[in-house]
Amino acid sequence: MKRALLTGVTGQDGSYLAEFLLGKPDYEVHGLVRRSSTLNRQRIDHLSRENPERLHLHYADLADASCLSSLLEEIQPDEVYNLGAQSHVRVSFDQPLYTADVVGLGTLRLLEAVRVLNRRRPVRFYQASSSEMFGSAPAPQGPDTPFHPRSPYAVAKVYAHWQTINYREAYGLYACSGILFNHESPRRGESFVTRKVTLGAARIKEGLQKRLVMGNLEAKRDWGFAGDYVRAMWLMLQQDKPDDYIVATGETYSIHELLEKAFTLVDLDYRDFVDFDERYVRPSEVDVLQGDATKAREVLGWKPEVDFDGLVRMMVEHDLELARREKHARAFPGG
Ligand code: NAP
Ligand code: G4F
Repeated sequence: MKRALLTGVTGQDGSYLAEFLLGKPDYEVHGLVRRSSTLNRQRIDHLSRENPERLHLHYADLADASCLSSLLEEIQPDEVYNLGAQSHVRVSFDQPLYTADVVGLGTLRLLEAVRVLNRRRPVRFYQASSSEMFGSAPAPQGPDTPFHPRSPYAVAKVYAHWQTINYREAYGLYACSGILFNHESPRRGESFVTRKVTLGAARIKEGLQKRLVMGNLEAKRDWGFAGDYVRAMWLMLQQDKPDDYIVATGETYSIHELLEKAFTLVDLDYRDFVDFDERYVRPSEVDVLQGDATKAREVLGWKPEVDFDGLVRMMVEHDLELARREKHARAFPGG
């Protein structure tokens, strides 16, 4: 059995990656979870039920170096995937120090624990880097594009990215940084723009919500499906040599186009329902992201299977089902 340790297992990507690894007969998955006053394991509950022998959860936090090193000693993983983060860009402007601590120093804490274990047994490390690191660099962004981060989150990710590369160069660690462009799914958090739009369109259609309040609709993103992107993470750790890769679809769409597509799927015109609120505008914005994933395609043999249309359709259909259940529960509160 191979042992994989995942930070951020309760998040969108953590849940897809755990599912992907558990789909292979030879993986045991150890997920790190944070203590919370109510349980937030909805994304992985089905995995715990289906794989009680091969999915193990441990309390830990990227802010706590001692628990990271003692868990690594206890679990002795073959692969470590660092997916944990305060991952919301807008929120990082409200909590810059916390974001820097968890995203930046948290990665360094984990790398240190991996470095120590790697002296005795080989450990492979994956860092969840982000296209946000390119920030204001002109699109399309590729391996030679310089970083110009535009948020506390993005600056912290640049720090973690370079720490990962330095641990590879200084200590010979098998460490990879995956620079992933935006990836979404029905499991995406409700405050990210794709999910906010698909859930909003579905709830408006079902009469559960009247308006959708949004920020900058001009920004453009390269959106892929999270299920495709976790496959690239795993592939990075299966090569002969560690390296860094960009993972993207190569296509870019504006928030206007996202709204148009999602509302058309429920036979509505988004212009009739969307309001603007300054609250959702960032102090500095990333205008256009569009990635060049040629290297991932050529070296890893990776390519996305779900396109923008398929992604929005998948999310709208999921959220329509949710909205219908909510409507039903309101109409028949007893069951
Ligand atoms: P997500 O849904 O927001 O999940 C983040 C995960 O990190 C959650 O499991 C969360 O736990 C955990 N976490 C937060 N603070 C932590 C802490 N202090 N210690 C340990 N764990 C902590 O994010 P995602 O979309 O799955 O993204 C996964 C990773 O990829 C993140 O590092 C993100 O920055 C990066 N990334 C994402 C994208 C994207 O488009 N999705 C693109 C590029 C890079 P709780 O459930 O307890 O909150
Ligand atoms: O969905 P978003 O919040 O994602 P953002 O900022 O691109 O960050 C996501 O992708 C990164 C990879 O590039 C990850 F590293 C990061 O962890 C996260 O997963 O916003 C997308 C765009 C922005 O330009 C934002 O200004 O949508 C615009 N937007 C317009 N109205 C909105 C809204 N974003 C949000 N969240 N909510 C709005 O109402």
